[in-house]
Amino acid sequence: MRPSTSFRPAKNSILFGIVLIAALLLPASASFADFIAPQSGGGTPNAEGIRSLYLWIFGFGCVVFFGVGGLLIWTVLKYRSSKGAVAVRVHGNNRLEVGWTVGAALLLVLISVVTFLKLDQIKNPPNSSASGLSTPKNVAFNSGPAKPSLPPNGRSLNIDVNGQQYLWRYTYADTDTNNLNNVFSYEQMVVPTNTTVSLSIRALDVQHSWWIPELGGKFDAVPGYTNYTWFKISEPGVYKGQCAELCGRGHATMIASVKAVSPDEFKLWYAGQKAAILTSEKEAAAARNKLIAKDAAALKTAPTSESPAAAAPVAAADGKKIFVAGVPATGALACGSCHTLGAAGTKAAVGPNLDVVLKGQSAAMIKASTLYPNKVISKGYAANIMPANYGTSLTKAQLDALVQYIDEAVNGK
Ligand code: HEC
Ligand SMILES: [Cu+2]
Repeated sequence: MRPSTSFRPAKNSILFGIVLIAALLLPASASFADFIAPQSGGGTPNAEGIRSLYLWIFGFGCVVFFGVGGLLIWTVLKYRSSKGAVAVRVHGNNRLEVGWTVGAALLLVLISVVTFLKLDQIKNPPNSSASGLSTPKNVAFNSGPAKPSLPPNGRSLNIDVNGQQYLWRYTYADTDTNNLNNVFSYEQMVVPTNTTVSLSIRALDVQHSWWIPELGGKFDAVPGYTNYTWFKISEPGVYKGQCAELCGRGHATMIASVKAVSPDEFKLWYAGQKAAILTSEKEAAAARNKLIAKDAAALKTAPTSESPAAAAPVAAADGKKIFVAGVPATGALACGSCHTLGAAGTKAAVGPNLDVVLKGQSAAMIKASTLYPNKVISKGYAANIMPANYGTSLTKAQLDALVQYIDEAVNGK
């Protein structure tokens, strides 16, 4: 027999292992709940459903683990024999074998039943509460074969969640069909509490994955496809997440957060955001007009052949000025920055060549096309490129002078 001290190192290393594991778990103890089951937060029913389903199945697992393990330990201790004992030969035990087969099957049935009971809460959004934001019925961001997750009454705050390298853009659906004037934000989504929020998840470039662990499961953001999920938060707070699909170099910095505030605070935020977007769009338009005016001024000083129109009466001269330089003060872009017109010396090709397309046309037609450019779209050109603001950015006199000038320039009347 070797001295018992030779067992010391083994005992020490077991002790060391236990201490090490405890030390590793200690920092996690604050969020120890997350260590066992998926996170949930803010009172959103889907995440709570996922978590409680997980805990149920975890409970069944514990019963099996401790049941089988306990039985094993009990058997080992009870039937242990000393050295040299002759083992009993056992050939099958019907009751035992049927028992563990039926037992396991029953357990699977139990797990399926509990899962199906929980599925509705996880998958199907409830209506917004009375204390939530009252939201319209339409869902604006809707494409692809999948069906959006909508509550029974069809009303939700729909937000388009668009993954792009390396940030998330949130666009809030509204009731008009113009998606360019919608409120949007990046990285942080602000939502009202007690309101069902339906998400249309998309991607611009590569695949991303939307995941705010406390608010439910992951959803892939796939280019060209829309995925849908939802949440309904009852407790104000900030819920954080991160892109969950390696999408490139900046993947680690592709953060997301959802900030839940009261419906009143949300309305304030929404209105502020809308105003800020409008202001910056106005500023951008003004800057654009400045550049166009600068270009037009340069164009004007460039030598042009003396055309008959230049010597025309005052109204016609005004018309030419508007055509070449626009009216920057009111945001009327110069026609000549997009159209060719020989008499005005402009050679731009963004829109149709007016010398060609207006030949033989009436002044009324020219006026109508200037006022309502999207009524009839010229073949080979896109809508919404020609400004539709000439009805307001030009005075009636300016408009008439402009139309007369173009008519005379093209049709020589
Ligand atoms: C930003 C570029 C742009 C500006 C500025 C612009 N247009 Fe246009 N215009 C277009 C485009 C593009 C089309 C063709 C698409 C359409 O019909 O809306 C067009 C179409 C037209 C047409 C119809 C042509 C046809 O085929 O029947 C007329 C007339 C016209 N423009 C006149 C004007 C006048 C007059 C002005 C200045 C008051 C002006 N445009 C300013 C881009 C512009
Ligand atoms: Cu990503």
